[in-house]
Amino acid sequence: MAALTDSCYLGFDFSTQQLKVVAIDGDLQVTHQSNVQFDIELPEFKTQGGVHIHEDKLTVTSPVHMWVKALDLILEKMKRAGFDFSRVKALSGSGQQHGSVYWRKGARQLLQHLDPEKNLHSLLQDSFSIHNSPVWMDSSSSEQCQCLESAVGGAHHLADITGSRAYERFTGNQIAKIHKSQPDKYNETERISLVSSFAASLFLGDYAAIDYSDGSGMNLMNIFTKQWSQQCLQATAPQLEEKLGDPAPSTAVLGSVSHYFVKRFGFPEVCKVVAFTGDNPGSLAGMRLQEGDIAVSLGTSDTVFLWIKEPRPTVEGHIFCNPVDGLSYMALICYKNGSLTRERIRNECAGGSWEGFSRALRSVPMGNNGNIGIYFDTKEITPPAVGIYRFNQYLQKVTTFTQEVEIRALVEGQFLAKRVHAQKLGYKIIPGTRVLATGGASSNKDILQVLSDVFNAPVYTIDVANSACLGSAYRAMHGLVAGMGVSFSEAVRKAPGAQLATTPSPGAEEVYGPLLMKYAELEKEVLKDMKQ
Ligand code: ADP
Ligand code: XUL
Repeated sequence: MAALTDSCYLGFDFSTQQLKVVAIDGDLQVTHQSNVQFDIELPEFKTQGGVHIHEDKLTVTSPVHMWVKALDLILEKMKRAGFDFSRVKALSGSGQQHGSVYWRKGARQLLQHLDPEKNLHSLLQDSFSIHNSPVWMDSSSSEQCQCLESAVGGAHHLADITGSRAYERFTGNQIAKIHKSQPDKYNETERISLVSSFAASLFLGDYAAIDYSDGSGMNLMNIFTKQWSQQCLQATAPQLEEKLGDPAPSTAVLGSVSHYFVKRFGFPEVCKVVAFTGDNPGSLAGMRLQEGDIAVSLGTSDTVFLWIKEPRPTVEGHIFCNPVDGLSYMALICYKNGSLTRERIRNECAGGSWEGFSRALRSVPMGNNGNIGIYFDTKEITPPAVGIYRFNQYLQKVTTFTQEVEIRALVEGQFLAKRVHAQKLGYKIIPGTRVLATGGASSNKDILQVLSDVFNAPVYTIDVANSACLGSAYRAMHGLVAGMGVSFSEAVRKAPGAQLATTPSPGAEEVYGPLLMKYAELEKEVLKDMKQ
């Protein structure tokens, strides 16, 4: 039996642009990290940012075979780097939320009998009825959203059941669209997984349950009873319950890794697979969020999330079951125009350099001399608006800003929006409030300074920018003891704490307090214009 310090736990993250892995030891220290960038390392799938945007601009998919091949690749990389799989006691993972995978009839048989001499990609060639999986960036299911809301008695009522009103990217609406547009493919489907439970299935060698937390992002589950809502299932597609299987707690041990991983990579037979979950729930675990904190993830999408005890679902934002505590919930707001919009403005206004972007941020004072911008390159989720809007200090619309003003307007606008919407969900800045930042852009100190100033609160980061991945490794470890009543915070007590990155500049609240109200007004105006 390996000593605790020889033990190791793996966390995987199947995110939009890449597959990542983190290994931690029994002391929760990171001992290994690796990743596979889809666009660069798997160019045969011809993705941009890990996805295919279809001609209608609304349909966004990723090839499911790319994800399978990425797992082959990352495990091979780890093997080449001398990673000792025999020490892995448990593994877990996360996936971009809402995306769905459609297993063809007979795939379960295949999964249960994988030949360790071959790679997963060749073994699972014929296992999927839909090759292009709809992902969270898809917004092509508006019609299905309307149907679902009216079937259950309106947006509010749907939010009361599932934690969210109907959203295009939520899995139930994607399933309804597939059932309508490709009924044959739907009928050929034996099991529908989320990206997270699909990835868990690969390790398990069997269909893995959808966990409560990621399952909350489907518009199908009652977040209070943690069962599929019959009303929602019926309004979505026929025979859906059997295709989804029963949901399971996010802390559940689903079983041991399949024979395939034991033989091919040397995992121990007893290595447990703990339920995989969504990347945002994974980040909540990785950041060890506490009540009162607000987490801001600056990845491909920007997300804001909070730990809450008494959820009050509304038609803005989402309530999910909490991934680490069965009695709590998490609130989440997701913004599509995150890093990709910052990259566009960086390319146009700072010659493609983050350093230039940072210089520009520093060169213009807090508050941008009253200039405010709203940059929705693609249709935003909250609020559902699209387009670029610039306002000068007199709140008049203007068509251009100087490059420096444009950069500051973008970053300030993104963070003002986050504070406005978080406050609508009940978030309050109180003494001791911490903003926890993660995701690719959290490595940028100047962006974090704006975040701290707009929220008038200290910003902390955690050492590993990949909090979803790290959170999965923590959850793998916790999963082994959760059944004995050990809480998550207890299990990860030894994990390195968050690092203070920056504190608010003097006078920040005086500048951003009033701007916050102006921003909220302008957002309403933009929405009104859109509806006309
Ligand atoms: P994912 O959502 O795919 O997990 P990440 O959290 O890894 O994405 O974030 C990737 C994004 O991080 C890139 O698209 C890039 O725009 C952004 N990024 C990386 N470095 C910086 C930087 N120094 N400043 C601002 N943004 C950055
Ligand atoms: C959350 C959301 C995104 C994805 C991709 O609702 O759609 O954050 O999880 O990372």
